[in-house]
Amino acid sequence: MITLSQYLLEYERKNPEKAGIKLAIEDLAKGCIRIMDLVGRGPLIGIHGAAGETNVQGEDQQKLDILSNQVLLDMLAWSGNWAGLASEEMEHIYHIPAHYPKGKFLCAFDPLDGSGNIDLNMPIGTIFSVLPYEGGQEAPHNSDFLRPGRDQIAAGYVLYGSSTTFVLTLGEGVHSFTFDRSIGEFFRTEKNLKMPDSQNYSVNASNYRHWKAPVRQYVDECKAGKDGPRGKDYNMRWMGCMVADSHRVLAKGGMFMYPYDERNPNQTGKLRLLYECNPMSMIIEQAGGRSITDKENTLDVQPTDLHQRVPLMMGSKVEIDYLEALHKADKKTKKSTK
Ligand code: AFP
Repeated sequence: MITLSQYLLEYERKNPEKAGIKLAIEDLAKGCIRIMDLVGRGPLIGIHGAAGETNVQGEDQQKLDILSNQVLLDMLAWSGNWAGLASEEMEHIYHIPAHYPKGKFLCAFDPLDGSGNIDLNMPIGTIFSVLPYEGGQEAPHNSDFLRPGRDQIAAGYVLYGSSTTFVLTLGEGVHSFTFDRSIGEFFRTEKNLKMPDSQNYSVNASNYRHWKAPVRQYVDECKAGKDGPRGKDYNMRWMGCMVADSHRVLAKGGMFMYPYDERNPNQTGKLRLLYECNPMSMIIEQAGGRSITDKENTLDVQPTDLHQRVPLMMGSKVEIDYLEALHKADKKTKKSTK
């Protein structure tokens, strides 16, 4: 079994043009080990509960949201591997302090996804997206982060569950590493993960009445199981943490979605494009799956805002192809009835 560092070293030897990525990913891994430690201590050190503040998206912040954000900022700022950082918890990008050198990468992250699960001892995670930066020692702007997900050179997440799992893609497959607490290192426990096709779906079904017709039809057909047009029984799970729900879909196959919701017509979706949808979509595509919004492949969306939200449907190819076909058919019907 090789360690995360050995894997990264081998990758850099094969891809000399990507030099520097090893140290950059190791920064993220070290930051996540610290977050894992805080998550594990939780109420013992008084860090459960609300912080009494809201983030830029108007969401209540938990104490651990703020702490995890600070851990990643501290870990990534000093190393000289990063040119700029963006986080779910900060309205604007974070500039690397002038007394530290700047590196070749930008990182957008959600430091603690699923924070509603923190106090319940349920799964939570960290998600990150790595983009190249060509501006040298010039400070980056918000616009440097507004690149389609296809431009990502690395993406990953860490799931703080019954064990701590680091899932990573550098664009050459998806690899999964498990943290060995007795040794203090991540070891690769799965290589070149490929998603199977399966009948799992993951969605917050309480929003059913607010969805568009094709999404409602898809879920109706899943619920109809063997007796419906899909001719097979489906199973459903929802943990309320994108990292955990997507991890299940990655491992077992099926489909995860957070679709457009008509309650809030000005908000195109719930999940954030740059640090939630793009990294997860790169992982899902690298594992043989697909990811779409209700209009295009998620990784092709041209971002317009750091905290932009999009509807997201991702998972096994067969399920996403079907959902896409339902959306196309709906569009056609609407056009012909105009
Ligand atoms: P929090 O980090 O604020 O708990 O949000 C988690 C999340 O963005 C994503 O991880 C989940 O898939 C989704 O929200 C859960 O949303 P519901 O509240 O609709 O279950």
